[in-house]
Amino acid sequence: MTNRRTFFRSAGASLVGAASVSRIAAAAVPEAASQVSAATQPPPPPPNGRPYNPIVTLNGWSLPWRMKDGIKEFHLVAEPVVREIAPGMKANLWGYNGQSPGPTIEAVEGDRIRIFLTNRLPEVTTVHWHGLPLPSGMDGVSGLTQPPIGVGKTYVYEFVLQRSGTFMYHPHADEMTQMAMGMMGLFIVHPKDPRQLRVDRDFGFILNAYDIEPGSATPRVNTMLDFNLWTWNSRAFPGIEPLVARSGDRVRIRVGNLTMTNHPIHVHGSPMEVTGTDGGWVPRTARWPEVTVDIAVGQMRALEFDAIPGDWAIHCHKSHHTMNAMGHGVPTMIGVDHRDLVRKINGLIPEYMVMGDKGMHEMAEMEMPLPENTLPMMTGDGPFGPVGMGGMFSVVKVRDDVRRGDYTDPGPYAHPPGTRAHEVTDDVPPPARASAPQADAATLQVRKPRGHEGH
Ligand SMILES: [Cu+2]
Repeated sequence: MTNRRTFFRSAGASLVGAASVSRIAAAAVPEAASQVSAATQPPPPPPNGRPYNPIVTLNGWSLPWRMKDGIKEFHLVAEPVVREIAPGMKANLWGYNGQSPGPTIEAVEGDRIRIFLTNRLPEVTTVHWHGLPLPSGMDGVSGLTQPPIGVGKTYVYEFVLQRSGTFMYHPHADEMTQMAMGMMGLFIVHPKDPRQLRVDRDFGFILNAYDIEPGSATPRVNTMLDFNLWTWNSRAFPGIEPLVARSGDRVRIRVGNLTMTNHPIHVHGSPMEVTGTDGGWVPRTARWPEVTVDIAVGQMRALEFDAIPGDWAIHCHKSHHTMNAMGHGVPTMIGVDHRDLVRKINGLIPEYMVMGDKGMHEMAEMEMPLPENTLPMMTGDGPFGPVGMGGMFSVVKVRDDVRRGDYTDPGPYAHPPGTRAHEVTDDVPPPARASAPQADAATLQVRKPRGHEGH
């Protein structure tokens, strides 16, 4: 096999005879770690190689490596996985090493890395290293730079990481299917000097989307735009964990978009700066302030802000992207008086009720029976009632007493006295409307043109 021969040559190993090759080859490929949990795995410090400050993959984990002759060896396994999208719903996806998205690959600028990809999917695949400068033959485009990786086969990619930044990996073979099934992961290249671009908390996630019919578990892979589950790292709120930080921490959030539409990501509380794109780091003098950063298809953005105490929403600003699957087909009933109709129907079906005539908030308060394996459109509880959110929504939780390296949910924020909106119970005077002089239609017709002539 070509790839095995290439591997031995580059590893500097000598071929000692055909009989022993398969035995050595079995050990030559590092063990593939696998993850069953969808919970955020706090990042371990790098066990060897150059030091770096690891990132926290939201509802994800980082792939361990084996150091061999100064080369970092990773092993990805492309395979069908079951991913919990949020409590109450599991999806049959394709991913890597037990989860979708796959594990985050972290390494350091200047590292030589070798990544094995074993294909346990029912069809061919490849893996493309999105944004990374590398030899053309390592770019992973099926048919163009390499043959497709057959079912059951293992390929090896090897290159040197030339610059630090935020990147992704995903297949470049049948990608409409394979990305609609959840095949993607983050690839973080840390700067050579860990003091450079240092932040206190470094989070990362990929924007992805699925079209899964309520009651089923497998995405429809031919959907082009009309997805019904908008997710971060294949999780929908309230399944997305909070981003926990300590007051005053410099926080970085790296977001990549592998959906089929753009997502304006809005962070409450702290104005932020765009400090990086998939093209590289933005020079300090060229960074621009934002509160909403639009992330186009195939783009990555690194955002940074100084954490201010509180519970701050972070979400996509397309409001239908903070909704889950159930209830998208509900007609608009606002302003429709159907009390009479309901009374008549109740004569036949006592439990019948109509919702939505005063808006949709009651949808969030209701615990309606749902089909098996789906998520209500609006859900999630906060300390003051239903949050009424799903999809691409989470909370930046900033507290004074969070220990360095601790990412556990601190619970709801205790607002200092006098700093929370509250009900006014005094008599509320009627609104004073401005009384403008009434002009009749004839005056307007005469005066309008003359007014313009005067200028
Ligand atoms: Cu969005």
